Amino acid sequence: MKFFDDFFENKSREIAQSSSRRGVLKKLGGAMIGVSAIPLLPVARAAEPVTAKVPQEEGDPASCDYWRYCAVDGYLCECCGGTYNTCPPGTEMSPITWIGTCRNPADGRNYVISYNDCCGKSSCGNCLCMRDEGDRPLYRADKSNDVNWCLGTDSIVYHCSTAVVVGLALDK
Ligand code: ABN
Repeated sequence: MKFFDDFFENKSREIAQSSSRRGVLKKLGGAMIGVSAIPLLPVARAAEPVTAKVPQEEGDPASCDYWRYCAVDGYLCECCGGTYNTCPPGTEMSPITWIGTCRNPADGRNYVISYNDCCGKSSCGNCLCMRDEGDRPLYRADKSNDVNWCLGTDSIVYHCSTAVVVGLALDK
């Protein structure tokens, strides 16, 4: 034990003699700023960027069976003058959406799909599609897709729904 006491005492004295209090504080401050910056560094939020992995296509986007519609609830924009991922002219895409995870039969992989509503014209009325995978009753508001997502848009009038691929879903 005496050996350890002497060893640490000598080391402490050496460090104390060779460094100033200001120098130690400077190094400590630098380290703290460095560590606090780590959470701000960019992180990969999707498994792969969508541009790097455009899913192969299979099926008819005007049919409710189309793979991207697994959790949709609404009129398909593909039948309303838009496409499966663009709004018809004269409507605006909602920035707030319902999210689902659908399996693409062409490559067997799961993709995160955002069901953005198109807003600003009265209900389209064509191709009503309610596959509703993962949907829960309205009293679970955070888990229900039976919602008009025309919020944060100029108009709250719902027209139709799109199905935009956000990225590859991470495997469990
Ligand atoms: N998200 C489609 C929708 C719009 C209005 C009401 C229910 C569902």
